[in-house]
Amino acid sequence: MNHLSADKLLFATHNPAKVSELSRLVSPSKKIVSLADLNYKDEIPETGDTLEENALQKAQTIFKRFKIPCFSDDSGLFIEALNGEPGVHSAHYSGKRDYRINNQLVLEKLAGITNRKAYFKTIFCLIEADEKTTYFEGIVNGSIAEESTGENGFGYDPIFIPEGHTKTFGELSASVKKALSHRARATEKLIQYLGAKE
Ligand code: ITT
Repeated sequence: MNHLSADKLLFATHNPAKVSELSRLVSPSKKIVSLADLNYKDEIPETGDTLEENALQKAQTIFKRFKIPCFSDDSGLFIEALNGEPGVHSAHYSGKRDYRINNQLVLEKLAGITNRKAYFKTIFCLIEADEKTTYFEGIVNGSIAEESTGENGFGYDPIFIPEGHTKTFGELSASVKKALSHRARATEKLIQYLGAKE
């Protein structure tokens, strides 16, 4: 079994925005090692019907390849009036992996609908050296804006207004997202779990 030093975590994602959010979330106690750091560019299959299945698939792919404990993140935006869509299909809701087009599609589907309730959910899947597999969940409730605003964050951030705020994650600062996002909440649980083992 290869291993990283205890202060390093291998993150099984190809999404650079997730890597930078995680790096800020775990700093200064831990450092994130990304697949880019390992020069790993192969596509990782995500063929599951749930966030858990996809997170497991991603973590297993990377664990098998590097034989290093690692964790993955599968996330999605769940909109009440759209029966939970885009959900597990968030990354390519329109058929394309294009944030602007996917945001536009959501806004079109919600045109004239007053129920804008939605939540983001993240599932982390951690695989440890003994192959013990553990999941960590984070959710942030909120609503879908009438239009896309702001350049911060990534994905659906410009159309998502977190509960307790009047602006989208696209407009709010990175420090607000860091304090209350779905990913921040899952990270808190992951760090607590790892801390209890040290
Ligand atoms: P990896 O699988 O390589 O980790 P990905 O972008 O494909 O990267 P997901 O499969 O988890 O990640 O796709 C989730 C999609 O949901 C993502 O592409 C974004 O469109 C959206 N999303 C996830 N987290 C988000 C966040 O914090 N803010 C806005 N949109 C987010």
